[in-house]
Amino acid sequence: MNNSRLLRKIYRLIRKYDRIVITRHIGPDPDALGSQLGLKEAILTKFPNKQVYAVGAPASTFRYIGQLDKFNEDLYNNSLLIVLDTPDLKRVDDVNPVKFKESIKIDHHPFVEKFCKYEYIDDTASSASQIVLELIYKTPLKITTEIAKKLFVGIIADTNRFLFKYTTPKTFTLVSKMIKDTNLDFTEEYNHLYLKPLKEKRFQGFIADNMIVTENGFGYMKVTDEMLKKYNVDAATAGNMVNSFNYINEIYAWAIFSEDKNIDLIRGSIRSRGPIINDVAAQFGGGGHVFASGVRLKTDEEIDKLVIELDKVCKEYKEREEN
Ligand SMILES: [Mn+2]
Repeated sequence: MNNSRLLRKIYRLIRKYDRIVITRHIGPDPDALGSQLGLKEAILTKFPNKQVYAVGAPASTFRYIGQLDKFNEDLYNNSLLIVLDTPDLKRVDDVNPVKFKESIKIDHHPFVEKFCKYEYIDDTASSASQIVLELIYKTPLKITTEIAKKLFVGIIADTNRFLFKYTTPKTFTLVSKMIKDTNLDFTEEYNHLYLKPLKEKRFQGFIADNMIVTENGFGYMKVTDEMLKKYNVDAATAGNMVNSFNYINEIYAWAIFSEDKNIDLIRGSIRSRGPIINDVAAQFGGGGHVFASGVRLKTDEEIDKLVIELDKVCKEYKEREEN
């Protein structure tokens, strides 16, 4: 089925079911939540009598995007499941997709595995929120300012304000149309995403000061629980800081490894402005996009092994660039 037909098929499934459960990946980011809550709102705007549940663990930092609903086992019966922004089964939050009679995946990550009956995957889309916006415009669903706010936050978070490569003319066309149609005061939305407490800026300075940079252009920092405590930030915050280290002459790819005592794992966030890093991340049980990947590791030795591999792809990249 081609993509436009599949979007219309998704619409017909939404229309058919009185009860719809929408989830996304664990550890939600603004795109996961924005696409999830934006789609919920879009369905309810068109079909006010349907029951729509946006489920999964909440993330307090992103409360402004909207409220989540509680999942209960009854919802497995006679509900349609929609999974957003999640390429693999193990990262689906709160529900088991297999237990639903019909399920839909809508995702922009490179394909990992099939776990829904219908799968709409567009890895050229900047974000899941962009695909939801496209779904709205290609079907009888409607856009409102409330929906636009959620989708805009998802799109600018995943593209870093249209900075990343998977920002395409289509992204601009859809967003431009959305802003025109809803009068969205989009600059207002930046405050939610970019206003930060001073302690985080200080911590960012600490990372910039202490990051190890190899001669091949790989930069990394091991953030210990002690460092997190000293600056009073959590492991997830430290991981998200990885986006601040783009556009540095001496660095082609970089990573932040932060110790998370709560889950007794090390969260690794890896970014690149050239070398392909998701293959390397996959070797260590992680995954993600070509230039933005993540891993969860258990030991310091694993970090060191991963650093060696990432340094290698930087070396190869550097050599190609120089020739
Ligand atoms: Mn996403």
